[in-house]
Amino acid sequence: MRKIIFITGATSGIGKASAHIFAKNEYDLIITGRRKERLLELSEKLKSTHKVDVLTLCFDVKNKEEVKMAVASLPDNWKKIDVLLNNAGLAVGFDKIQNGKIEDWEAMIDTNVKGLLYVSHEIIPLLIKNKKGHIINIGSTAAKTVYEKGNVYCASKFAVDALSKAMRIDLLEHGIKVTQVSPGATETEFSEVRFKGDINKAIDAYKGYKPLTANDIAPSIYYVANLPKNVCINELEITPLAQANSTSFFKEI
Ligand code: NDP
Ligand code: 8X3
Repeated sequence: MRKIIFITGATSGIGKASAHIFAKNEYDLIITGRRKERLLELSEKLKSTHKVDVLTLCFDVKNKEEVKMAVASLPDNWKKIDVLLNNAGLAVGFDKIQNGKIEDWEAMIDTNVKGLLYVSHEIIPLLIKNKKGHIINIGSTAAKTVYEKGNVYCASKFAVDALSKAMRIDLLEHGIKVTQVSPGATETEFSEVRFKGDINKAIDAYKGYKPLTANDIAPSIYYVANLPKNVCINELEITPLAQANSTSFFKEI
């Protein structure tokens, strides 16, 4: 029987690259995000390239009613989810705490922390019912070392780190694996979102070194999801060669 992965934030970056690699390896996919056109386009691409089944769910992880309705709408044969990839997330703004905007803080906490919880709240009962499953949360190097102007984004990822550890403990009795994959600098739409569409600032974030791409991260996500039943990788931290942690880079500029 084919396996099913449920991916949040599949319209771009790490989520989209993960959709491709799981589809290539014959997983059926539930791909989600707010941008419907992109979901439909990706769905067509995956179906035609890999001959897999794809279901699209368009919702905002910040909205708990939307999340609840989306998961409730799944036909029974799509409820046997093997892997939940909690990937949807963002940084908004890059300011010192004293200059921070409350709406930016709320967007990050509501998406990265509360959104991940809303989705998990709806999917975990399905995994428990199926007596198996794997939750993969996308953390960050920002959850290990706080950096200047990272304040609330770092705090949101520290929360994800705590939740990954807590989920692993609480779900032990159900045989559900929990893995956190924590990337460093990865060139996706992340910086464009963080700098609110300022492309020059987004490009600057990757100046002087070779960042990761989403395609560098996705194979590791696939790898941790496909180990023998008795093996769980709890955490994987992945950085570009030129990055040791959130604050230590070797830049050739
Ligand atoms: P992208 O901006 O390329 O992708 C983010 C994805 O999240 C999009 O598909 C977006 O979809 C989705 N998303 C954002 N907000 C919401 C929302 N409210 N509801 C539903 N979906 C949402 O960035 P990345 O691929 O880089 O980011 C993926 C994850 O990786 C995030 O959790 C990020 O924090 C983390 N990360 C990124 C790093 C990097 O350097 N890029 C490093 C470490 C971690 P849509 O807009 O269609 O809703
Ligand atoms: C994203 C990586 O370094 O911009 O989580 O925080 S960083």
